[in-house]
Amino acid sequence: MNTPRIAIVGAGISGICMGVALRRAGFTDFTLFEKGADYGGTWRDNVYPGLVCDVPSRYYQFTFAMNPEWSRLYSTGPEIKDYLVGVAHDHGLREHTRFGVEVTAAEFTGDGWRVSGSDGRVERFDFVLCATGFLHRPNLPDIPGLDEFRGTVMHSARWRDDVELTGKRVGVIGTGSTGTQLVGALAGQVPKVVMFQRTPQWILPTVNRAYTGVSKQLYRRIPLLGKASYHLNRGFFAAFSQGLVHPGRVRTFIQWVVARNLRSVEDPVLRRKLTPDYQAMCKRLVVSDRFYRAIQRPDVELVTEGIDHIDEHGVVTADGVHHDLDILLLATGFDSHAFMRPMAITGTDGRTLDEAWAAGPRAFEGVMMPDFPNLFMLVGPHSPFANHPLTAVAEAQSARIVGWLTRWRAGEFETVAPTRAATDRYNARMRAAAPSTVWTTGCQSWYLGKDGLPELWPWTPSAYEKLIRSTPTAADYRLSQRAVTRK
Ligand code: N01
Repeated sequence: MNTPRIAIVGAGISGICMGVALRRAGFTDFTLFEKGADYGGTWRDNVYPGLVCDVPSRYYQFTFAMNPEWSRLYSTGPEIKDYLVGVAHDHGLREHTRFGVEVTAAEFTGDGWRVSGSDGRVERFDFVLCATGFLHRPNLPDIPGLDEFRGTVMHSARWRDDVELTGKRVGVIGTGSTGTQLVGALAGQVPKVVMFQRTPQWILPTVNRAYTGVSKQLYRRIPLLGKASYHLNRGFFAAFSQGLVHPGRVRTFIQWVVARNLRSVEDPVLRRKLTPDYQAMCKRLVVSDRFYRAIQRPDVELVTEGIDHIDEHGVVTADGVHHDLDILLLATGFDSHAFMRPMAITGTDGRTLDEAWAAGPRAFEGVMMPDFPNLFMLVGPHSPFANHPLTAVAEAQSARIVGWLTRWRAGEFETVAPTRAATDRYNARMRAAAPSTVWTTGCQSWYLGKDGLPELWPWTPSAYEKLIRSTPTAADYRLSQRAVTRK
């Protein structure tokens, strides 16, 4: 039987999921390249105080590794990272993983892929599977004077444990999921928190209760309970996603819930400042059990005046007010369109990824591209789904990729890539559907691409899973046949 040599780039959620899927399908010749020193991707990089996943623990996990031990309804970042490390070790990925090696380039040679690593090695693979994630390149704001600040400046994804927060006045720039979590965690722990808000956010209320010893015992003893809980959450998210992609009752209901939650802010002036002028879910919905409580504290200040510049001692807003600070936290998000970059990827006829994506990241069914044979992506363009868990997306896409690898192993083809026509049709359909989604209802967000349309799948996650788990349509692909049989 032919055995493909496979490179997986990235050992975060999707890389781990892919590695496990390969092993389960009997593929043994694969290398998992990871530039960091451990598994976990975003959950390894993000260690800021207050980091909690806003998808319930019992849903934010792999179906092949259900964990009865989750401590709370919503897990903390470190708990998820430990879970992912555990899955990687339990499924034998350690022997396949090369930590500390960044893939710098991958070039299709006509006889597979030539993959270059930061360790100087250049190797040949039959397939390259990119599991590089999309929220990893920090967006650093271009604010005049940022370099002059004498205190500490940290982006949320580059947290430094050696920085002492105790007794410090802390500024937080940004009001997304990260900024709200930081403010919720720091309020009351430091003498002063100043949140700089450019745009307010709608906040979905929740309660993060702990699982009792008894309930964990039950989940341990009755695995069916874990499965039931997973599917219950899946049903809830499926209903929620209807509101994302169609106007209607779900959207109206969520709007009502967040507006009601906002009423918990007692001071009308503060409430007005926190009131968005766009629909709920247009930006990624923030889920929090503590932000509104935190922002109403006397030691927390919300600044809505624009930032003019930063000087040695703090932030100066457009009204001339100087906000004295010791630490400045940049919760300013990520370059979400940087998929796979800065890797230099070159497909057939010398076509580079930057050329192919000059107008923005485009793929076929989220996982493949024309001119880049035998290259697959996990959680690639248009496959993130707002608040939907990436564990589920990665599982469905891994199954599709394993399907292709199995066909290669059976000798059905040498290389596969989608046709340009199929890719164009697929992207045109998505663009046509985009206007009915909530993401185009009049706000700025990291979801939007250069053309102002969301780079997200514009239908429900279950519709995507159905598509990606179906048998590929032969006419959508160009297959080349094997010239010689490999050993
Ligand atoms: O980043 P964001 P995030 N001056 O892009 C502001 C995931 N995540 O790190 O809205 C002033 O949402 C910007 O302002 P505006 C999740 O997918 C998940 O919070 O553009 N402000 C905005 O307020 C999430 O969506 C969890 O006007 C500036 C903020 O910075 C994604 O990560 C937890 C600015 C950026 O918000 C990103 O979230 C945390 C400037 N120059 C994150 N530039 C979970 O719970 C930017 N901003 C799973």
